[in-house]
Amino acid sequence: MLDLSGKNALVTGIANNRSIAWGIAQQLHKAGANLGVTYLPDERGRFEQKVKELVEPLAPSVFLPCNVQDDAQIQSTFAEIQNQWGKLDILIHCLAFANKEDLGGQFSKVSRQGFSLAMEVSAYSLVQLSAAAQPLMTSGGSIVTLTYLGGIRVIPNYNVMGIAKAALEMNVRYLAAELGPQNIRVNGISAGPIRTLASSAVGGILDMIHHVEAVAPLRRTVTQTEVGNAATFLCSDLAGGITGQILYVDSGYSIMGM
Ligand code: 0WE
Repeated sequence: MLDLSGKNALVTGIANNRSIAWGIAQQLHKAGANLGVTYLPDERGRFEQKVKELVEPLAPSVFLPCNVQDDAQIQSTFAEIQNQWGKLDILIHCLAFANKEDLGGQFSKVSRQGFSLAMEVSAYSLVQLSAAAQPLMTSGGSIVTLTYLGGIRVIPNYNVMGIAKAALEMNVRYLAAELGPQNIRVNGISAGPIRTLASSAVGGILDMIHHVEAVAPLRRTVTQTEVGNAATFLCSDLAGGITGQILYVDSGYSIMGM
């Protein structure tokens, strides 16, 4: 049966109660995993306070700042995991960022900096975190990241994020090939559009959601809980033979041609 008791899981990317990472953390906790949570630190401690209160019911044994643009924070995050837990079994990567001005307008006009930023935070960060996690995954492990259809098809305004997600999905495959011999599995979940802090900051997300509700086979959007359940499955022994894959949790939307 699906049971994650005795497993240590580090979850990145929780910003608030709408975060997909929050849905994943809740389901991992329900399956019995021991949780660690990272948050994006900032001067005003905005996320720290919010996320700390939010995750309290899940009793995370580790709660750490981790900005992936800072190598030192990644090193200290995993040093702390090593100290507290000794080994890591599960890594959840739910991080992405592009400048707002790059999520719309002409893709061809994206700046060098905007392109690099999106790639660094949304794609390279999976490589960084996987490299740091690898020595701690001494009895195998499962790494799960979040991607989106805009990484394989053109979605209006997704623009530079689409390129970053394409890179992220190839990261999944190269990492899966490299880490497989250590029984570390690496997979992605391609979630349909959900109202979150990130997506709500984007104009037109409600129209996209209504489109999914009209067209997707299930005639509705997916929930954070459903994405969390898929992630929990991928992290469990039930998915022991699955690596390098992108699992679509999108109400079937991606199969439709019209
Ligand atoms: O990957 C995403 C969101 C990524 C994202 C969102 C923001 C908004 C605020 C990355 N960076 C930022 N930066 C900000 O300043 N999604 C899959 C959600 C999403 O974002 C879109 C979408 C969908 C769906 C952007 C344009 C079009 C569709």
